[in-house]
Amino acid sequence: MKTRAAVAVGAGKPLEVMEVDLEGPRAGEVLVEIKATGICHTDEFTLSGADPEGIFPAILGHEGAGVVVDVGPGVESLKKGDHVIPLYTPECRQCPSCLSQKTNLCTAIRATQGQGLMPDGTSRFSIGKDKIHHYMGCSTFSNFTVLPEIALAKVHPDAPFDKICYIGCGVTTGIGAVINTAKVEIGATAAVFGLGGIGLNVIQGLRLAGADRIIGVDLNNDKKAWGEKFGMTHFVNPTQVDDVVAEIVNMTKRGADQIGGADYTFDCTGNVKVMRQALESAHRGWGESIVIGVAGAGQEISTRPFQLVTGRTWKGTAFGGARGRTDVPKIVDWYMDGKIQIDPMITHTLTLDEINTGFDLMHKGESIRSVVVY
Ligand code: NAD
Ligand code: AHE
Ligand code: ZN
Repeated sequence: MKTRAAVAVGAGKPLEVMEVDLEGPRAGEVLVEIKATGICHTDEFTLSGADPEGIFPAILGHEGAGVVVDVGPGVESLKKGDHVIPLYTPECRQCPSCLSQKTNLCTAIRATQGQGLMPDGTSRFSIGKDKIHHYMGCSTFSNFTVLPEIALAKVHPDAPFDKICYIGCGVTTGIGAVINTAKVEIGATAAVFGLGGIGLNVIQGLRLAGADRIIGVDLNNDKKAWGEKFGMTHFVNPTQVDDVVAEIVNMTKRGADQIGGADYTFDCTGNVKVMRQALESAHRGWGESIVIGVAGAGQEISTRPFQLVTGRTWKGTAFGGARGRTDVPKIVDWYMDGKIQIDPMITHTLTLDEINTGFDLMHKGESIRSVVVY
C-alpha cells in the first residue's frame, strides 16, 4: 500500500512529507493506522545526527496511538479495530530480560530495531527500490506503519488518540521514572532538572507518589509556571544563582546535622554536565540520581568517585522502567479516570504537513508537546 509519511532524509535536514510504499504485515506483525503522534526530544536528537544509532533515510516518531488495520499470520493478542500504542520498548514476556522481572529492557528484537529493521532483518518501508528505515521499531511519523505484535499495547477504545499518544513515551517515561525506577516514597524531597515534556511528567509523578518538596531546575524562566501547574514547589534557574548544586543542597538542609541534598534527583535534559549537577545535588548517604536524558555520541558523564563512596547512587531509566503491554494500558486508564493530566501539556496540535513547525517550537522552548494528528 501507499502511505503518507514525514521522511528524515539526512542529519540536520527538515523532514520531507511524501508518499511511501508500505508492505503489509508478515508473520507476527501488525499493520497500524497511526491517528496521532507526539514529537519527543529524542526524535530531534536522532534527526540532528547526534544519535550513534541514527540511520537515514528513516521514518522517525515513537510516541503514537492508532488502530489495528490488519494482522499477519500467527498474531493472536490483537485483532482488526483494536486501539493500540506502539512500544519502542517491547514486552515479549519470554526473553531472559522479561523473565528476570528485574528490567523492562526486553531483548527479543533490540538488535534489528537498532538497525532500523523489522525482526526478520528487512524493512516494510520503501520508495520504489530504495529502502527506508524504521525508527525505534515504531515510525509513527507515518500514517500507516507495521510493528511486531510484542511492540503494541492494547488500550481503552474510548481514549482520545491525540492525548494518549503522549503515553507512548513522555508520560510513561516521566511518571515511570518516579514510580518504577526511583520508587519515591511519601514525604520525599526531589529535584528535577529540565522542565520539558519529560520533566513535567516527572513532577506529576512525584506529586502522585506524595513527595513533599519538588524543586524544578530550568534555564527558561517560563518553565516556573509550568512546573507549578503539576506540583513543583520551588524553582531554580541555574543562570541566576552562583552554583546550582550548592543552591539545592542549601534549600534541602534538614535534621540536626543540617546536611542538605535531595532524596531523589532526575536529569531530563540529556546534558552530561547537568547529569553531574543532578548527582551532586543528591543527599549524602542515600540520595539517588536518575538519568533520563539521552546524550549524543561521544558524550560521557563524570564525577568524583567520592560522590558515590559517600552513598549517592547513579541510575538510568528507559521508558520509565515500564513493561509496555502490561503497564501502558493501566496508564491510559489512569488518564481516563482523571488520575493524571495530559491535556494541558499538549501545547500544539499540527497536521503532518506542519511537522517541522513542531521541531521549531521545541528548539525555541515554546512548546511542551506538539502532537501531529493525521
Ligand atoms: P524538552 O526539549 O521538552 O525539554 C528539555 C528541557 O530542559 C527544556 O525545558 C530546557 O529549557 C531544559 N534545559 C536544557 N538545558 C538545561 C540546563 N543546562 N539546565 C536546566 N535545564 C535545561 O525535551 P524532553 O522531550 O522533555 O526530553 C528530555 C530528555 O529526555 C531528552 O534528552 C530526551 O531525549 C530524553 N528522553 C529519554 C527517555 C528515556 O526513556 N530515557 C524518554 C524520553 C525522552
Ligand atoms: N540510540 C541512542 C540511545 C537512545 C536511547 O537511550 N533511547 C531510550 C529511549 S528515548 C525515548 O525518547 C531507550 O529506550 N534506550 C534503551 C534502548 O535500548 O535503546 C544511543 O545512544 O545509541
Ligand atoms: Zn521519546
